[in-house]
Amino acid sequence: MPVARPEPSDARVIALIDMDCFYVQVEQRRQPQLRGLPTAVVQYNSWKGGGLIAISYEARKYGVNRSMRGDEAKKLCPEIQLVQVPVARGKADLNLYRNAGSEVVAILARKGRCERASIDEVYLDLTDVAEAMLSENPPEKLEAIDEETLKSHILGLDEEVDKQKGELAREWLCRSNASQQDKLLACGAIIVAELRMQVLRETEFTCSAGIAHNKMLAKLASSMNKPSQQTVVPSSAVKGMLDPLPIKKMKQLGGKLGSSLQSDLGISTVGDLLKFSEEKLQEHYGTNTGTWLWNIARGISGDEVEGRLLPKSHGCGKNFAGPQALKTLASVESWLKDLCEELSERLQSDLDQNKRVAHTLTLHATIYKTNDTDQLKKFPSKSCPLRYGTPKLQEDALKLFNSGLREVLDLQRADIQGTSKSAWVVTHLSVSAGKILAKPSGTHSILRFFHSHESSSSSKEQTYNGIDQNSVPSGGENQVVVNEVEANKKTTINNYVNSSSIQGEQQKETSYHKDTNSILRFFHNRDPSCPSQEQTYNEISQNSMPSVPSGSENQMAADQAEAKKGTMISHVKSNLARGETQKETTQKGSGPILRFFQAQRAPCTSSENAVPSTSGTEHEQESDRVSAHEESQKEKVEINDNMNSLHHDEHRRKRWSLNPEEIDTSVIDELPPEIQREIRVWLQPIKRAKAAQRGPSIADYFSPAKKGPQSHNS
Ligand code: TTP
Repeated sequence: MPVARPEPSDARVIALIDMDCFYVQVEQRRQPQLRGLPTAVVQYNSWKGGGLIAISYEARKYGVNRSMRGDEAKKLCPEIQLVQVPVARGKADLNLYRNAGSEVVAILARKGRCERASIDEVYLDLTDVAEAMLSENPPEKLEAIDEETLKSHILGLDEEVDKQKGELAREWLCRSNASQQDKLLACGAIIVAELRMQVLRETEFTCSAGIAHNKMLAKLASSMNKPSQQTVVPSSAVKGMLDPLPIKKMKQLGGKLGSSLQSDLGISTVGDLLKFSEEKLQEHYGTNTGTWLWNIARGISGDEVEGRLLPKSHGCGKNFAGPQALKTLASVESWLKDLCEELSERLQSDLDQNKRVAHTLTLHATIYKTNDTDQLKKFPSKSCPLRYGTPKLQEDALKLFNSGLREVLDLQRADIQGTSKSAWVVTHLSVSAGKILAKPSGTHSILRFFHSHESSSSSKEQTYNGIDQNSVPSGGENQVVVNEVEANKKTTINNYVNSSSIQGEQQKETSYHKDTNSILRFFHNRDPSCPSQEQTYNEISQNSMPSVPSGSENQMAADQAEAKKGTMISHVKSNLARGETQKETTQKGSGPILRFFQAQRAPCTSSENAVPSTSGTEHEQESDRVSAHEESQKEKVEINDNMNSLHHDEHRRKRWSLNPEEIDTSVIDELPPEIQREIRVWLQPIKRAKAAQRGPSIADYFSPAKKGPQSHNS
């Protein structure tokens, strides 16, 4: 459900960076001989040449598109190079692409608040850095604007006048009489062009970008001029940009809501939507959605760039088309095992590297009832609290599947094993882990608090061991506590940040020449046949844009952790000492680039053909659009004044690190009696409330479908 958020009163500068034909670029970096050639990445199965999932811009010129299979693409473009995705556990292994995406995110995060929106898309809030540039080094005072910025497409400028395009852009960027909003966007354009060059220098990947005053407009603009170009959306151009857009192209209008607008109100473009008053839209779609529709028709969107460098969820899935369809529980179980094994590895690595814990396991499937003339029956997505460890994930995923299957087949629990082999077939299975939050620090914080405040705590080691033995829980969500305690053995709050992979990436920042050379020159310089690469870099570096402050970013994560630690301790202190909670919020193509790619074909390439074989019949499709289809709703935890309820607040940042649910009650025995009493009073209502809501154990989530979750009295 879309959420109507008003635009903040101060102008923001938001960019969406979108990698060009991403998987292809990753493969071309691995196999440089493919650069400049029409190339496509295909699913690892090679039935009819494999399904195309990423297509280079050279291949697109031949009409090759994503709906085709390799064989069809070869007919259109006989020289197309088909590269298969890597395979692990009998399915596509996307780690290569995920890691490549992380490289890009680590670079972009140096400049502003950064939200990883999908495997190859990143939102950036550049407001602060653009404001700083405007006050210190406004574009109108710059001696030179770099080539990449001058290639920006500025919506509303007459781009037909090709000869003057660079000049038109320069005039627009450097106008001294421009509005403050436009001046900020001009700074944004300069900053983004430099960032894109930086990404290219460090990763060899090109990307495109949209630069606007909000996320929605930046996203729409980012794909308007690809590859390797950027598009700026001044406020004056918003209407012209939105009016002709088909309604279904708008985010969140691709599905039922968009269809309803078309069928119920005859709206097919965003311009049509403008004809309806806010009241009328509210009448049809409710207050919030009505206002949201009214806003987006006018380019208004207050959605914030969430500071999130890591994916919101982890998912592993597989399609089983045609003869590969799964027909038995045993085959489903076997695949779920593989999927869960992969999921488990990714969860563990997220926990180890980023100190993040996933809380919800979800299973999706697509199933056909074969005894009903092959009818597709919607398999209900099933979720339960997530337990760490491969066997537990496997066990829970299977239970979720069985529970969904019973629903699809209208069966009671006992009947599940008896279903005839031919009663159903499964064509898709996926497991995902969501609700990923920072590793709970409740138990740990309390202990640390008392250790650091009571001189009598002479035996820390002993206390830790005591906790380890006493706190092993049985319920699903309590598993988090086990993980935490285990993790606490190895780590302390003080080294929390040091192990962050993102920080690691930032620390390995290589020294680069702060230049604004064009992408064309970059690639020429990368060409090993071109002499004196170093020399050329140095020459180019003279031509640098004014630098936007950087370098403090590495410190940022450490500062945040310090601040977090301080906040946490002070909360614990005040809560425990005073016994009260605080309510705390807390193609058109760029000429030089195309010329470059053409120039890349001949020299410096190996004749070796590294394209893997495409034989076989398996048919699989897997997409890892990290959070691409998720609505960005950040969960926040708040503890109210009476300490009686726990609820999610979607509008404020989570600043509380201490979640009463995560406190292992065995720890309380370690505390002085008067504090024990206070804490128990504090915890009981919350625990009871949650227990009543969800049931005490994972078993409740697998009750027969039509039976609601049982309620339990503690
Ligand atoms: P996209 O950003 O949609 O496309 P792209 O990067 O290949 O090309 P463009 O330059 O037009 O943005 O997707 C990013 C990657 O995600 C893509 O390279 C491959 C993968 N992907 C799939 O695996 N399956 C899909 O259905 C889509 C759309 C993408």
